[in-house]
Amino acid sequence: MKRTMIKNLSQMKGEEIIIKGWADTVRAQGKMAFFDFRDVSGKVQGVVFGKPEVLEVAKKISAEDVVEVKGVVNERNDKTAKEAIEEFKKTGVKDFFVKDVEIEITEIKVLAKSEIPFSLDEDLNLDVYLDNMPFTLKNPKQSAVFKVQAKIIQKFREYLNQNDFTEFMAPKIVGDDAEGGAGVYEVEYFGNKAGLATSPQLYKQIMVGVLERVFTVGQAFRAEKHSTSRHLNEYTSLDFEMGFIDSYKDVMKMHNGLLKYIIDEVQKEMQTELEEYGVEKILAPEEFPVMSLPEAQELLEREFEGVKAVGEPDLEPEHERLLCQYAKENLGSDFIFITHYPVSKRPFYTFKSKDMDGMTDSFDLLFKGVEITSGGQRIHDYDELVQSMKDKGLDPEKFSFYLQAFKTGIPPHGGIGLGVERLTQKILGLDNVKKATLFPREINRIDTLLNK
Ligand code: AMO
Repeated sequence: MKRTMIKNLSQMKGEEIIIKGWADTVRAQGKMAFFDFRDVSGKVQGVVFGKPEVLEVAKKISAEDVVEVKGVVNERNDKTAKEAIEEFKKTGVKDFFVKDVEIEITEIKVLAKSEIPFSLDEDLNLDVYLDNMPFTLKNPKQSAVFKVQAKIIQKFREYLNQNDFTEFMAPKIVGDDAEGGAGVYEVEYFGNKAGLATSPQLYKQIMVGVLERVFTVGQAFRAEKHSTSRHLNEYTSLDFEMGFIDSYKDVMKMHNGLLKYIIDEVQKEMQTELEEYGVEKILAPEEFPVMSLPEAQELLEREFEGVKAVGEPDLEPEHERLLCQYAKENLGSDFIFITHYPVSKRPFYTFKSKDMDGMTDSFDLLFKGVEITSGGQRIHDYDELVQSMKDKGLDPEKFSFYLQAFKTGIPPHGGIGLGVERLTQKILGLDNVKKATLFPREINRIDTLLNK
């Protein structure tokens, strides 16, 4: 007999089936044993009653054993089942726990035994959760985060493919730092010095000269000693870069369309997972609000008492939070673009603004209180780019490979880099980016704590 996925059991009332999954919870009482079984698609209750030989096996099963269960699908008529049906009628959202049927078990086989450190339902502090990730991730509420993340990446690819972009793989071992700043992990490379890529920046720009519109999904490494709820030392960067733009506004337009698509599709296809986290409708309008940095700073001082922001070269995390609050309450958007950051605060490749002296044609996108994207137009003129490197104290010789692209015909171009963990975190309303990261690398941890 073929395996049935748990989510499909409601349509199989009265039939004999086999499911495979984990014994999620186990309760044996006298002549009966109750289970919740879980597979990737859902949870369901199973009962052993009046079958001594099955009961004998059932009593030896413990939580998280991997099992194969044969049985008959019976309708459930208890209060929980009725409530679940009502809830479904009201919201149209399917519960992960299939409550309108249960399995009358006729046979159980243990495929793998398990020994668990604590119950999956326990409330855990972040360190215990991270220390035990191969186990704690099995909690469907935790794994839902990574289903949502996978959907974001799928939709990112889908939208860009539909818009004539080509995906490419950027190298992660690099000779120089893409952002031209600090924060590179050094790698010993056959007697030479190399580094781990802080971003695919240089390669995506090179590829604009080749394919015009490109995107890439991959790890980026930042050797920064941050310990905050928004920083990781390894994150997944979603990047695109496009040629023949008239200005940074074309990049913002593409990014706006892309994010609206991702948000709309995730809200449509991941209802069950979003419901787990009580996510309210995310406001992603056709046109996200846009403000220049000086405008945003003035607004902050005008709207929020005691805030000092005007004249600062950058926004503080608290400013980003307040600007998002303002955009949600007054502009009907959970997103807001902030443009025109000063030359001193942006990397060497950033296009200098023709209208605002000392500023760049660059932007950040803020979402629910945090910066999720940086982007902008890039310098495409060879001489100007070399000068910009020198102004930042960088040696153009070290970038000679990259600079070939600017000698061999590169159109005006721009793009963005988006941190997928921050986007996932903010969609689900998680309080720490590490909760939206599979196996986070942080200052004190590579899987387990360092220097125990
Ligand atoms: P930037 O350095 O601003 O820009 O990074 C872009 C986005 O990547 C994510 N991100 C991080 N997420 C978690 N932990 C970190 N330490 C971390 N650092 C960055 C954020 C951030 O907004 N090359 C440019 C992008 C471009 O202009 O195309 C860049 O990397 O979500």
